[in-house]
Amino acid sequence: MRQVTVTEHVLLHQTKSPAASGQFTTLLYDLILAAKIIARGVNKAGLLDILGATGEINVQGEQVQKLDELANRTLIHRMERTGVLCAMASEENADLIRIPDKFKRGEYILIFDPLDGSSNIDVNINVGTIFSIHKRISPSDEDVTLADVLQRGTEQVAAGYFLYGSSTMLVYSSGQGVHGFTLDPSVGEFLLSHPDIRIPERGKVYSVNESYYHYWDEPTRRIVNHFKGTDNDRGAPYSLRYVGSLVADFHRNLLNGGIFMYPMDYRIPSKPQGKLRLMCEASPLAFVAEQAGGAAIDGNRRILDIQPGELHERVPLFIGSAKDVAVVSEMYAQARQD
Ligand code: P6P
Repeated sequence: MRQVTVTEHVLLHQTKSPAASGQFTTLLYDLILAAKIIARGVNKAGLLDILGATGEINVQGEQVQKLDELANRTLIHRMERTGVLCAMASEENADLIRIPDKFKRGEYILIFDPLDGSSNIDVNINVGTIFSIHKRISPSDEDVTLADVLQRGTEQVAAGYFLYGSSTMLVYSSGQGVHGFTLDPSVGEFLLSHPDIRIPERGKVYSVNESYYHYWDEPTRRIVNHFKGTDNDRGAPYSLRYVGSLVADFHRNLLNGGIFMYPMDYRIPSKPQGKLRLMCEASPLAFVAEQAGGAAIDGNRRILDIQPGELHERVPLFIGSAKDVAVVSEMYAQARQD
């Protein structure tokens, strides 16, 4: 395959989208540089004494891994200097990250999960960086506010993820389909390896943490049993594949077909909720899934239609092959009527 870089691809293949502006190419270039630095840290973690936890707890109430911190610091340091952002939001930071006055600002907003799945790093399982890009809605001469960030997923200019594994990949969409690039370490460039990714309309895999079975409501149990049983459109059980790293599970299902589910659970009876974050996990992956012909819902609503109420809002997530997600939607709708 002819070697096509990300920059060339953005310029040549997406003249129609806002992504064709030079600002977006600059943003993507600096995001890629940050990802290369993170990939280097992930690949050498075992040698550089940056495995394990820092002993701190983040805004999500989760153990901060040393590589979480490295990834978060790298992204903030790199992206506050890119000159095209007016604000950022990170899964690791409680509040909006403003661009210091000493740096040039632009119209874009970057929301990211710096290292998703980081609890898996110490055992060498794939992890990833998920990103979502919006344009501000307030006038450029005003201070950016949370209202600029809390936009529906349909308003994303672009979204995607970096996957740090057997190879380092970038998968993203700017509204003109989904494209995958693989890092060639010998030249330090991401080269087009998966043009126009389309997710099979029905898969053979379901991904869910079944240990929560007793914390799910009855409709959710029926849905999971549907995929593991024979009374489904395949007439055979789907295979269970669950890595415990959202980006890895999502990427496999994007290429091969399948459905990833993180349902609402009642582990805390007074606080039934999903675990995954709307702004920096569900919404960007939903954008990619739909651009590849798939679907993403919270069990009732299309993820991209949800109006965020707060930065770290959590949401149940059912995402992947369109026909598999449609079954989930139909079964929850039926349960609401019963
Ligand atoms: P559980 C990782 O912490 C993460 O946010 C996702 O990457 C992953 O899919 C999920 O949590 C795993 O959660 O509850 O199954 O361990």
